[in-house]
Amino acid sequence: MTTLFDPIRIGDIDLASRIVMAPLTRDRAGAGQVPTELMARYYAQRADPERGAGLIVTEASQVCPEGQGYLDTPGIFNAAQVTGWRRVTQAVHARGGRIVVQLWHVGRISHASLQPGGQPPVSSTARLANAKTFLGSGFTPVSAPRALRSEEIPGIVAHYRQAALMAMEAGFDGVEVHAANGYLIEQFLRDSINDRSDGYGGSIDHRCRLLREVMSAVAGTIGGGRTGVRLSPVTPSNDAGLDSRPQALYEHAVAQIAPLQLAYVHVVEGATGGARDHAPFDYAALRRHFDGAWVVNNGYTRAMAMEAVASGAADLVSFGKPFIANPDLGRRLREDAALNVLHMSTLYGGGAAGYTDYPCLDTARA
Ligand code: 8OZ
Repeated sequence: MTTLFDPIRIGDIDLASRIVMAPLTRDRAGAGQVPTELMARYYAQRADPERGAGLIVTEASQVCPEGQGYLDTPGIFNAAQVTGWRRVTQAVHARGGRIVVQLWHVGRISHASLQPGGQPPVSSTARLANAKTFLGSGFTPVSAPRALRSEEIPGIVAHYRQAALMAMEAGFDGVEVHAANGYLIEQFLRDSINDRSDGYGGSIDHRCRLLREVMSAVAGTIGGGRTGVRLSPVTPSNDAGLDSRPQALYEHAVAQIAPLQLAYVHVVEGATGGARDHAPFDYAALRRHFDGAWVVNNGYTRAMAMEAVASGAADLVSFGKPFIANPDLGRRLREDAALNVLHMSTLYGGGAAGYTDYPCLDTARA
């Protein structure tokens, strides 16, 4: 019987276990949105194949300046950022870990003060989201967006392609395209947000087009075996209203990208960080469209994760908050040990406190 602790090969990447560290925004990048030494330390603490994650997915990282929506999130679009990320990948690989970078464009979930020239953020729509962003001074309502013109979309796709190339330069094992949680790609997918009348709006097929073009560009550049994608079919995050036909939409989306032979699909079940039964959705039916590794997320306990892998319902399970508070979550899951308590006040921004100072079992017991 397969367990959470067994190795697996996903696409071109060999992993020591099926335990995944989920992407987690921590807002601790340095000037120029450059990853820091402290970030390298944080990821390295979670990289040990036995004690940490089989695979680390980095925090979401903007593929271009317009893709940023929160203070101090890291970028992956220039040489300084590649140099910063190289420190992270080297520290993780030195511990024997594996790491992919999450490629992100926030779309309308941004604030003009973070945008080049103070311009409005871009989206599928010009309608304002009822959402907040983190600006350091606290959480602030997002700015009204401007709808992208059709002829601007190839430029957006090119940013993802270029970021994927930079990820390879930075030494990542692969990339995960962030197509979840109410950000740009989801702003195109859902008819609750996308109000376009061009070839990127209207029918399900048109709304899946940006995702399809981004995935083909990235997989075509670095290889499908180094490319994953994250989807959240029913999450209400960031004012993402439920699509009128979520099952049909997401089954079409997965069927469309399946020929790219992606390393994995990563699915947030239910409301991200919230209720798993937020809205009805048949995840098993979604999976039938994809042959590669299936990664599940959202509120999994040890028992749920063991059962998901043992039954074959999933190949891997990702853990978010538990990995923030437990650098040695892998070991704790193996030994069924107690978990540290998460401190909410240090989630976003700041330094080492609540970031690299959570104790491991050895320290905690000493
Ligand atoms: C929490 C705070 C800011 C961003 C996501 C990238 O929800 C995020 C995010 C989460 O995917």
